[in-house]
Amino acid sequence: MKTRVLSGIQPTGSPHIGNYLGALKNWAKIQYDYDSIYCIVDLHAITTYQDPKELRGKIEELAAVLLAIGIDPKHSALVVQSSVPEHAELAWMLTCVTPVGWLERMTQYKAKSAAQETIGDGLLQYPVLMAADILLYQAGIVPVGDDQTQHLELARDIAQRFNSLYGETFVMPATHLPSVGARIMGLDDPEKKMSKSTAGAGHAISLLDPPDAIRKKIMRSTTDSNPDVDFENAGAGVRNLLTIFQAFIEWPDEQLRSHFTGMRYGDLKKQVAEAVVSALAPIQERYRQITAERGYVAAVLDEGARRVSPLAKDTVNQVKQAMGLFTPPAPLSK
Ligand code: ATP
Ligand code: LTN
Repeated sequence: MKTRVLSGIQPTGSPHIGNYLGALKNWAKIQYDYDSIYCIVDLHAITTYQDPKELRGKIEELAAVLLAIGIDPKHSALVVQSSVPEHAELAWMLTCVTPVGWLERMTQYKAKSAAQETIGDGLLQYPVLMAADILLYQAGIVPVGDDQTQHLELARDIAQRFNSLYGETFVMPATHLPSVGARIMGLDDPEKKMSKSTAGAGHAISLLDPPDAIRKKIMRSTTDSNPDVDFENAGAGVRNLLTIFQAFIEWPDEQLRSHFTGMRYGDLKKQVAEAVVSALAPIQERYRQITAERGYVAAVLDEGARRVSPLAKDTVNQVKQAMGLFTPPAPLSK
């Protein structure tokens, strides 16, 4: 049996080049070698308030973007998390084996809760639901960006604790990071991770941004007071631009270094902008084709849920049995 891959992305806004370089590019790349399930995690999105009038549309838009970046529904199941109720069901069972102290230590929880007036319990439970997404399908590999490594360690801790309390039930999931681009920083503030839900016109490059918007954002991005590229003394903004270039163009370190050393920042920015514009052009073209075909995205999502549902039911049944919960008797064979 092929190892299973699972990952997720929140429908919280327009997916950006950080999502793409940190995670989505790998999703598309490894789908042919593994049995892959990719989730649009709407139940995670509502851990911070989402406008109900917009959320539905964002889910479909994100699904179309995932198809446009190369997720192939013949090879991968594309699933909306809330359409498979076992995600939430397993999350409850895992909540019961998770010490609160583990959750309070999560850096994402600390950062997101600091920005809220009242902290919803969902924000604390967020990584338990993420562990449920992964363990529900017995995934062995989870391709994500660097910001999710702590959540994945927690998922393994939860799995281990469950296994030792109730017997071997879950596969241990491994974190899969890209070698370049695991953490893309905001263009306006290179000390902060690029994020869908951070406001500011110059912060992120959306995968659907028109070429001129991309050029403008990169030309205005924050650098430092040096005049030109010096790899030893480059500030965070310049390092971020070099990383974006390298992650799209896939040059080895030496080639990057010899090409850019001594280049003035204005020229560096122009070259980075053109690399991004030409890498996104085919994605945007496919997005236009996909969204022009009425009903296609909804059909892909339906099929995804239909494919994974028996796997989810099977794991939840095993977990119920392991915990001694009530499981309906198997139908009598004729
Ligand atoms: P939000 O702002 O709503 O928290 P986000 O932009 O952080 O959203 P997620 O939906 O949480 O994005 O993440 C989807 C995937 O993209 C994850 O695997 C995550 O690690 C990765 N990712 C997110 N931001 C970056 C980034 N700046 N650089 C690299 N990878 C990233
Ligand atoms: N928390 C993740 C999104 C996510 C996820 C998952 C990633 C939800 N469930 C399962 C990998 C596997 C984030 O990127 N913020």
